[in-house]
This record gives sequence, C-alpha cells and structure tokens, in this order.
Amino acid sequence: MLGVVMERVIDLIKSSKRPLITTHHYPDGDGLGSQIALYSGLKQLGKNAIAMNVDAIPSKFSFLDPAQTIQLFRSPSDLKGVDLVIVADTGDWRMLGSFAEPLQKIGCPVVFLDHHPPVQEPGREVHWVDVSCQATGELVFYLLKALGVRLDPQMATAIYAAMITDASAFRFRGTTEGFHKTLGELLKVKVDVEDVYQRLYAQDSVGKVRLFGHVLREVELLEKQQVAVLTIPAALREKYGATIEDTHSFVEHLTLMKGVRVGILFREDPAGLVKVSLRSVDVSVLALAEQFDGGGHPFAAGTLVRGTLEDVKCDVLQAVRQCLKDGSNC
Ligand SMILES: [Mn+2]
Repeated sequence: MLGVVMERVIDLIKSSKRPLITTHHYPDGDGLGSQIALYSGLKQLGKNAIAMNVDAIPSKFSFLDPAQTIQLFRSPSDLKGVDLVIVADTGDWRMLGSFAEPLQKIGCPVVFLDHHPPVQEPGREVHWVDVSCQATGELVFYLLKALGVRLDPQMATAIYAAMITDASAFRFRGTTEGFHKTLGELLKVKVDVEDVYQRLYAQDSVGKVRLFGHVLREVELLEKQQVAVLTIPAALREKYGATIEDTHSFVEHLTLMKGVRVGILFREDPAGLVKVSLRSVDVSVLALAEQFDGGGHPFAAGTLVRGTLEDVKCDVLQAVRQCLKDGSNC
C-alpha cells in the first residue's frame, strides 16, 4: 500500500500547518466519512486543520460529525493561511462546484484522494487514486495508519460508514479480503454497527417513500426491457416533500429487475440542471457518463447535464441505445 504517491502525500501533510480537507458537492457517506476521519486524524497530529465543504452536510450524516467541525464555504477569506488542500472521494475539480476556483486560487499543493478512474488529465496536483479500493474511506484508513494516528471510536465510525456506503451491501467485486480486514480493524477500535445502519439506512421520510412509490409505478422499460428508467421532475419531488438526497438510492433498485442491464435515473435539479445516474450489470456505463462530462465507476456512474428534463433524457437514451447496439461496452 505504501507507494511513491502515498509517501509524497505524507510528506505534504507533515510539512503543512493548516491543511484544508474537503469532499465533492452533494457529499455522500464515503466523502464525508473520509473527510471527517482525516480531519480528526490531522488534528491529533497537531495540525491546525480545517474541514470545509461547498454543500451542507445532509442531516442523515450529521452523526458522523457530532462536534459540527465541517464548515460551509462562504468567501475566499475563509481560506486564509491554508497551505495544503486535500480533496476526498473525487479526482475531478468539476465535482467541487463553486469551491474549485477559490481553492485553485490559493496556489498551495492539492492532493486528491480517490478511488474513481481518473476523468481528466492530471494537473499540478497530486492524485492518489486507487481504483482497487472500494471506498475512499479505505485509503484514508491506510493513510492515517501510515501517519501514526491512533484511531478513536469516532474516526473508526466515520471510516466504517464511508466504507459500507460505497460497498452497497458488498455486492461489488471490490469487496476483497483486505476490505473486510479493514472493517475488522475498525470494529476492534469500536463501532456501533447497529447504530450506523439505523442512521444510514432507516431514516426514510414518508415523503421519500411515497415519491419512490410514485416513480416506481411509472418505471419505463425500454430496449426489450434491458433498460429501466425512472424520471423525477422537480415539481413531483416537491409535491411529496422529498429532498434531492432522498432520491439517491432509487436508481439502485432498477438493476434488481431480472433482465435489466442498464438502470437510469433522470432527476430535474435546481438551476436548469438534470442529474443522470447510471447503474449497470454487465455493460460499462462510465464511458457513457463521460460522453456527458460525468464520471464514476464502470458499473455506477453519473453526471449533471444542463438542459430540460425532456432534452437530456432524449440525448442520454439515444447514447444508451447506440451503446447497446455497438456491443457490451457503453
Ligand atoms: Mn467513494
């Protein structure tokens, strides 16, 4: 695990006084758990660390940050004194939204800790990317260990939550022996696994359940039932009082249908954007997402496209049809 890049990351951390740790917009369990564990670890090493994001922490993840250490970025003056930026769970500046430019303007070294295949030419920043890791939390575990940080139950819980979020009930091939060994190490430190499960997966609002029922009833099955599509107009989501966060897991259900190879969720977001989430069983949807400036993993990818719901849907479905026609790779 100790490669040249990791050594470089460790050197950068050691020589930094005020590292800023962040994650992508629309933060998820892996991004936030990684960020919080890393932040706490660097504080333990005596760093004047700062955790800051461009989006507020969704309420279901707030238990990972009981001391409310993650700040919301407001203006470039918040970044005074920052001499290192560490970005967890993405390798793509675009995934930082409006935070990207102010961070780049600091002019300090930038480290991306990630497990997604890189989507852009690396610039002057350091990319520590390990696609064999199922979660960025796993990378953070190894990094903290190498830095000599003693994990406390709160850090262990954050990394545990990060890892199980991205493991999706251990359904992917990234669930290795090493992955389970790391989870075992975290349990040794102390994690209340029932509490983490309840907080991550058993908090559905009535609005979320009713919206899910509505969109499931209207699921579209295309291309001889190989493609399943869910569509969520903003007005429908608002009618049920469901949040954007509430819809994140909907797409996972599509590929549970027998014969479905590609599952797609189209969600109308604020500011004229449409979120497209792609899941697949046996075709790579990463290349498909990349056609629309997105990214992700081979079987779970996504993108945010400017346009109307109808237009974006039409364009993406056209590309899906094409890729199913061309063979097994999108
Ligand atoms: Mn991740």
